[in-house]
Amino acid sequence: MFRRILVANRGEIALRIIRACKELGVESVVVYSEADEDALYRRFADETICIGPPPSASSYLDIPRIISAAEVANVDAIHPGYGFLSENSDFADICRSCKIAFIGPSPETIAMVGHKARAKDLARRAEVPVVPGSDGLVDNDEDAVGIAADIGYPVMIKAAAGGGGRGMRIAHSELVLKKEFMAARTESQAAFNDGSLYLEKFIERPRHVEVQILSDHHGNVVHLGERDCSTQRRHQKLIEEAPCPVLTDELRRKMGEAAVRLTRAAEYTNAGTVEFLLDANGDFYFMEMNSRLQVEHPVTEMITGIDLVKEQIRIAAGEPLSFSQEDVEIRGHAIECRINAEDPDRNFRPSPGRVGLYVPPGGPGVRVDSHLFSNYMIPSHYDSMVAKVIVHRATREEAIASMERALSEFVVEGIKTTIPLYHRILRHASFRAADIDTSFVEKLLGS
Ligand code: MV4
Repeated sequence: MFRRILVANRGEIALRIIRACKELGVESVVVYSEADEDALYRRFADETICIGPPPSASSYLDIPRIISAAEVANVDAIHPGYGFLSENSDFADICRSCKIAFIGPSPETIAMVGHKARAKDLARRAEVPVVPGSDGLVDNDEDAVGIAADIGYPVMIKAAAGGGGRGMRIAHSELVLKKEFMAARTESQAAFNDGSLYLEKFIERPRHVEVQILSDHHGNVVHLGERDCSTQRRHQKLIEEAPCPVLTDELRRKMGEAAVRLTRAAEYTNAGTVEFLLDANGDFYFMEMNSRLQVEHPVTEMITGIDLVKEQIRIAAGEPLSFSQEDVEIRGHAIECRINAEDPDRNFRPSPGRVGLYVPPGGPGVRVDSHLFSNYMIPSHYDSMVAKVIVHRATREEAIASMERALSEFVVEGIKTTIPLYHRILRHASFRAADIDTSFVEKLLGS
């Protein structure tokens, strides 16, 4: 096992990683920017190192500063958390050159799964279902029109270098496709410095379902079931739940096995997530693979009893997984609500500032992952997510009731939060019936 780990992140996830280190008997070192001087995670770490001014570009995203901190602190590994440098293959490569273990997949794997078109190609070869579309990149609008005639309209134009909903366009006809194709190329070239495009059949009103996998350096790969993340707004997830309320055991097994095949084909190690679109017919299609720990990992932890961060660290230290697929049991239902410091009445405008009274909810099956405390000053420089409320109960109905109860107890004075929006969603008949797709929240908000 490692002796000392550097946490290259901030906020709730830095706390989460420190907690895992403590339970493993590993020392933790955290980096922080000048804006995070009073952060809670600094108190819980064994050592803290200031790496620069508030802007992420000169602190949490600055590779030389973070590597210098790692060298000074003499750590054997770096945990990148999510966001920031977590999916940066250059960073993982530099860690390797410096003989520091990167807690995540190899730089080669990060680069491969991070390229949408290459990842889709890999999925095809691993016999993982993919959305019908172009076999690789599309060179010009004429070819695009030919492919669209084969697969049928509507079609979606996607940027190979895009992701997270960026660089996508829908075309319902040949005329629109021709026009949008050229516009997509220009936009993608400008945004990603890469104009490569590909074409897919447009899947209407899909659910977003993702499978958690763990893979060690000894050839063991397991999946830990799925999460349904359909409750999102503008590609920002709001509520995640596990298991997906509409999957049959048969579909769950098929999706899990597909995720494991892709993991093996990518020679992927550590924790990862394979995202699928699930359509109304129950057909699922590979979307992308995320090579990081995800924000919503707690719902999987709750239903499996597996500590994903501890497993990530053990895997990176070369330990074999201590359980097999047959040992993974899904118990009950977990729901997570991401609480953002934003004003839902003002188009979700960020609402940083000083927190007044802070009282997190508790009681049976309630978990709060947050770095907030009373009188804490939320810096304006970073992501607006300030807490995750996670509940775990025997059934989905009980989990929803428990979440409503927990959110009603949650006191966060001084700032605006998205808590009121969750009350609206949780009592909505469509949400309660699990009759939702990725457009549910936008329809609810009338936008
Ligand atoms: C799609 C799609 C429909 N058809 N691809 C959005 C993020 C990116 N990872 C892929 N996305 C989509 N790809 C085809 N062929 C619809 C979406 C999509 C979406 C997917 C997951 C979660 C939320 C979404 C919101 C809008 C669109």
